[in-house]
Amino acid sequence: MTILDGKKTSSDIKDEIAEAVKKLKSEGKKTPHLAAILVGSDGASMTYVNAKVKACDFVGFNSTLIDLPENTSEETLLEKIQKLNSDSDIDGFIVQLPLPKHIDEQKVLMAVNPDKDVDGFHPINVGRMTLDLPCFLPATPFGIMELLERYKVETSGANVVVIGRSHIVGRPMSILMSQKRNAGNATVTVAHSRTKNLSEITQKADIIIAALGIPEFLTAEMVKEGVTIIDVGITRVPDATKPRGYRLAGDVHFESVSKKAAFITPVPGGVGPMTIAMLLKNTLLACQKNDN
Ligand code: BQF
Repeated sequence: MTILDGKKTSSDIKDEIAEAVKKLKSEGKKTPHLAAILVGSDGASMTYVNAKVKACDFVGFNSTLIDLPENTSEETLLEKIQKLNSDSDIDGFIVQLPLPKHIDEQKVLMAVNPDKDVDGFHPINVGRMTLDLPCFLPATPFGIMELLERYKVETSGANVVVIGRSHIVGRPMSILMSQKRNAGNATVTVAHSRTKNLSEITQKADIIIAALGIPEFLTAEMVKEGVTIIDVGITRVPDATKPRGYRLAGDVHFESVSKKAAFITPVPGGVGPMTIAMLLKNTLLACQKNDN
């Protein structure tokens, strides 16, 4: 069994990005600049945004964090987005999800200039992705593709089962892995909450992407010997023995499934750190496209 080490791989990628930034700076070019908008003070969201800012510092990017109160109106948020769209120093920006319930997420994502949409959530980028055109790939799927590629997991002709159909992970993963590309050319099945006989389907899978958000859902009896497991889940589960009062649980019962797996991502330290690294990668690409 080989651990797909997202912490190590993301660290390698951040080193590569830091090198590229050094080169840009030495050539007198612009320093990449990422902005993030956070609405409200959800604990997990604050952790994620802070991790993104810290990663920017590490690779030598400039970063701007726009912190808005929970009761921010949709109109005010859209104004902030317009400001970032027209600020030529900002190469890319993200709106941290989830947003408060009174704000229309789709409307907000559609307000982001697609050329600065380093999360790849704008319908233009989603459309470009499905048509195999150049685009910003959403960071989590991008990170998973990168992990599969760097560890040389064979995907061509493989039976891949994606569990979950979210716009952020499941849907784009199913599209990317069926495409003619690196870590692609797979035969993809999308399973979800209405799927019947899930176990029968997962038992035939060469690769399983678990992205349904139920802690330790996938167990050993659901998988075959030699399977590759990508665990996208990160749920905070109450745990009184931990200093913060919770532990992070994936969608996979790691202890049992890892005994049958050829490759498996841990939680934490698997897909999560890759998400951050690929957001930086997208920002670097956005900056290089501006080429100034
Ligand atoms: C790790 C996210 C659900 C909803 C909104 C490292 C992250 C997580 C885990 C991280 C995530 C999840 C992010 C680890 C960003 C991934 O060591 O295992 C990093 O920061 N993530 C997000 O921005 O929004 C989310 C999950």
